[in-house]
Amino acid sequence: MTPSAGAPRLSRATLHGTPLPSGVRAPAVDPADVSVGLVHLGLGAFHRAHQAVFTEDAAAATGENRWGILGVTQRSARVVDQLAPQDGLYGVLTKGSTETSLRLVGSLRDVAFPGTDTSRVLSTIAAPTTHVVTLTVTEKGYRRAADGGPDLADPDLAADLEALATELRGGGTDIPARSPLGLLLRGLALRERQDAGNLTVVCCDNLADNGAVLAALVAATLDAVPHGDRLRGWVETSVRFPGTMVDRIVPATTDAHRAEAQSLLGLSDAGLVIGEPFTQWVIQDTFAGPRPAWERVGAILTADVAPYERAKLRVLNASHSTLAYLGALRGHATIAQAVADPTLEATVRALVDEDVLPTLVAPDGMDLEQYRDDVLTRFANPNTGHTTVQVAMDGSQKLPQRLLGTVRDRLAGGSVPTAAATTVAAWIAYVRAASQGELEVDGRPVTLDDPLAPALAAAAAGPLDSLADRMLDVRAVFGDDLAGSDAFRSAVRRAVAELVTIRA
Ligand code: CS2
Repeated sequence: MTPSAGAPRLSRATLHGTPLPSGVRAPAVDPADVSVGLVHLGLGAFHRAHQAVFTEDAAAATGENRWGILGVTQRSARVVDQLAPQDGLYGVLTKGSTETSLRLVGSLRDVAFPGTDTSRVLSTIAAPTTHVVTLTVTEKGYRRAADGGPDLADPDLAADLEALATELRGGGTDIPARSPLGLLLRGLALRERQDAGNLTVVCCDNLADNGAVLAALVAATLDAVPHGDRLRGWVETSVRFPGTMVDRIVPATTDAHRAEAQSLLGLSDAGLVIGEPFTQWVIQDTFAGPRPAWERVGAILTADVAPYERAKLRVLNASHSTLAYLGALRGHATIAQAVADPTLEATVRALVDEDVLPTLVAPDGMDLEQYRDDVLTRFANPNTGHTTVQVAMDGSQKLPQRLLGTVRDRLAGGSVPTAAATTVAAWIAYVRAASQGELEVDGRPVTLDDPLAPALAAAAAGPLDSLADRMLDVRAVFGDDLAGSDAFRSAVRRAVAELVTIRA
């Protein structure tokens, strides 16, 4: 949105010129006082409501001024246009079930768009003062092929690898990067060439085993680059990829949120993000060099992040997707409305209790049944306005990460995951309805928002009695193993048939 004409725009100047209304928390650091030590790829709302807040709090707790962030957008310059005129300042509007609060964040020292600023991003990744690169580029941003390796046929990644090959032959760094992985690899290449020292790359996306997955993806991609072996060797010795579990519900910001924040602050804020009160960050404690003292401000640094990450993906994210698909099919606009529907709440509890919990090992000190209940309470928060359609997007990328691991573990243990099959069926029914123009939520038609939309729509079209089979044959989602499992196929067929009853 364009900031409203009535109120001045948030910036260092307007902020310093006016006393802050009580109840609004001032930035803990002034962006002008910090230098960049961290580059973030994927400057969406989630980063601004999560890692940027932890990083600001850590800087404030330690007094260190070397952890300013260079935030790099992915697909467009829109976020740069929102934040650059505000000197990187923005608000986080926290919406609890009963209270709302606003804080301003000052940890974004600089913002960049690869379309015009690639050289600057690469040289910042390669600067000796930069020690950490974090990423939130969503599941699809990694451009992985069905086998989990790099999708070398992806035109953006292919263009980036050509640019990288040019750079490795001594060419310039000014070709605009088109994919996050390409940007990262080219930044690593420049860092190696400039001998700028070790680096830690922290994947903050909802991928199972995200650190190891990104490390393997980087290595496999370099295998495909002519003369990439030297860089690959350097990455192996000098770069660490800790795994992480990130958690905060951050719905899309609406004009109503901006208006609410403006009435609290008295300034307009085009970079505003909103979030629930809960926030959590668990990080594997393997860094190649210095990092912000995130553990001083609530992050958990641990040797083994996997139990946390698995519990979060399989309990929270899988339940979220279940509520999103079934909720949208039943006409619920928000996750809060969906979880208040007793049929859907029971469906989610069955998923967690019957199929998910038997596959999990509780992280230290965590009671998984309590965790399930806490997650459902968070979903029930009526004030975030998180929509079912937002969570439903990109199902082909999300389900393998948050649900199909559960399915595989249950099958390997000799059980048929019937509850998880219901979630798969819900996705299938959603894909069919959305791709055939048969879905309306809140009076608005819903279309299928997914990078595999054409293939999914083709599989979803056709007779209902073979719908489950056609969808399970989409190997990019289910792999050969699940497509070939008779037990799973029968369970999904049954669940698709039963869904007609759930929808009614
Ligand atoms: C959600 C997540 O949109 C989605 O797929 O399940 O973004 C979820 O809100 C976060 O992972 C919560 O930490």
